[in-house]
Amino acid sequence: MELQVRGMTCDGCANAVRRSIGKVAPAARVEIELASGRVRVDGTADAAAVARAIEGAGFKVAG
Ligand SMILES: [Cu+2]
Repeated sequence: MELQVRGMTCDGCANAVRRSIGKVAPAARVEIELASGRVRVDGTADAAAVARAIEGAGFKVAG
């Protein structure tokens, strides 16, 4: 799945997003493009749970 995440401004933010996804989808491969806010999650992951986890870390998931 691909998500648009707002609010990431540095590698620390990207790592926080990565960690939050890891809590709900530990086996998923995560790719984060900091500049565009694009987050790709490959593997079996519940999209709603991933979005909730990211928002729980303080970021906004668009769409
Ligand atoms: Cu940051």
